[in-house]
Amino acid sequence: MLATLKVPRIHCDGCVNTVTNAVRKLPGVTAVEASEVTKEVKVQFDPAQVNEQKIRATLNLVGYPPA
Ligand SMILES: [Cu+2]
Repeated sequence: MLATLKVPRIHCDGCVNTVTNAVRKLPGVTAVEASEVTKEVKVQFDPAQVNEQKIRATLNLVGYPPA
């Protein structure tokens, strides 16, 4: 399953790394692609192990609340 989240606070490579590393650690997440150009985080995940709500909560925790 793919979730595309808008994260306005992503503005540089550092943000991209922080967001990518945090989300990638979640069990069930198979791929993460973040962009400071589009301010989007695309997350490929196994819905049996994780859901969009948990991904959103993780983004909030590291200081990048999704819109
Ligand atoms: Cu940044």
